[in-house]
Amino acid sequence: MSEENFPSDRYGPAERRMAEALVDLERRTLRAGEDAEACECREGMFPSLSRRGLLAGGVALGAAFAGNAVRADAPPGSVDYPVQPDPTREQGRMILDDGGYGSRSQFENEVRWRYPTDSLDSSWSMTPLASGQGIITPSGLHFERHHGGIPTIDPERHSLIVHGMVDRPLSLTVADLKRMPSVSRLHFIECSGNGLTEWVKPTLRTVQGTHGLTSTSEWTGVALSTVLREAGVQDGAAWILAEGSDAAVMTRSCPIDKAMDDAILAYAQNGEALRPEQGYPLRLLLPGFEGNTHIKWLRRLDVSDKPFMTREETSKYTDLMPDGKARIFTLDMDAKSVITFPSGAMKLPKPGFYEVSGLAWSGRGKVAKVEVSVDGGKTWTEAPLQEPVISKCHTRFRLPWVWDGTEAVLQSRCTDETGYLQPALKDLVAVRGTNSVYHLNAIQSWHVAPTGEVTNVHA
Ligand SMILES: Nc1nc2c(c(=O)[nH]1)N[C@H]1C(S)=C(S)[C@@H](COP(=O)(O)O)O[C@H]1N2
Ligand SMILES: [Mo]
Repeated sequence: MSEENFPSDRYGPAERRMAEALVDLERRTLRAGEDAEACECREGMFPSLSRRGLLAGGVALGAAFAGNAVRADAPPGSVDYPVQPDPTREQGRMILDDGGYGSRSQFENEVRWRYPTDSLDSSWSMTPLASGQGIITPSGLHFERHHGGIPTIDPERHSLIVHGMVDRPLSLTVADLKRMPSVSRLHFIECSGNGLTEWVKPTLRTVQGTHGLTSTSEWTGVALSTVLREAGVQDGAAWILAEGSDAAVMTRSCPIDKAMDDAILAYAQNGEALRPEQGYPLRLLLPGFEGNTHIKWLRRLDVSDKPFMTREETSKYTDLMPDGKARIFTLDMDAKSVITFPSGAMKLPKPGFYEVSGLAWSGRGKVAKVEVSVDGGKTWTEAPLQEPVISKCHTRFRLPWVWDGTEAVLQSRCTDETGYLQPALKDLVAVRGTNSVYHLNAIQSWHVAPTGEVTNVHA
């Protein structure tokens, strides 16, 4: 299947190996869930995740939980309590039984999927978008991308150095940053590799697989412009290098205009400290830029008059075009949307009313409009956007739909505030060619069969 699914003119051997392993993982996870009961409730439409499914998904379930009544098979992040036959007739359990930090219901078992790679510490994990609600991704389900594992960093021993073309080089601790004026903003992060299996033919079956490398959090920190003003950026400065303190020592260059515009030195996520996976204790947030530039475990900023041409912006994260030249510094994430319900591997129990729902986003600003088609793009209906609609943030759209029980192809397309319209795949390929894998933002199609089965198709 390898050459057929992931042809070598587009996929390098490493990318192909990873993509194949992901396809295999998704199949095993879905198969393991198939023995779970089908019901006609909304949940029944989702490919169910049994415990075996979780294991096939490569999720580590070995972690011990602090609670008392813990059974070993409670889903990750939950505590397994005995179910009360009639909760109105006996006292509920006491508060703080969980040690004072809450857990989710033992009946919820959505988890991130690990994007299988040769080594466990250089990998991705993907957000389960199909079961997501609203626009915020729970911190424990935020997608991850690590090039050298997740470092464990003591914030007291961590600092951020600001140097190069500045009048006053700085060394700031996390505590120093927390004393400065702060900002809190909701933004998505999307890995530019999101969807890389989907260029040639529909390959993964679920929206978690096809689109799960994007998530939204509320990020809190100090505006990078505040720190740069403190340091005094010199005339002629044009780029700034950000460096992480993980084993990958990830480095990316960022234009100084962006740094002075809406960049954030983030120490918090969804109201608490960053998760270690998201860069604890400090990460760079470059709203709307490709995920790779949002350097985690940030330790150094070097101001310069030119880009640094690091590995990540020369060998990786460039897009080889049909004329043999490569686009570099394709930093903005183009407008994109996807229907998350219904989506691949679900099964609609019967004809009738459904609320089609999904996410739209743009790295260039606000989502202006989302249109939905149920006939493979022949006709489009504008879908109302759920407030709030925030710049460079996931935006939820919903559209009532009465399914008549015949074949349907569901699609969504997003227009952002710059007027850019999300392209069809063939139009994207016509411009970009078939040499590169990053930045796939084409319209996604879900086929609904008369049986109610939903599958990933190219339409
Ligand atoms: N230091 C460091 N920063 C990093 C990475 C990394 O491996 N090391 N991965 C990058 C990539 S490729 C992406 S897509 C985002 C992912 O952020 P997340 O793991 O918080 O979702 O972090 C970026 N920042
Ligand atoms: Mo990424």
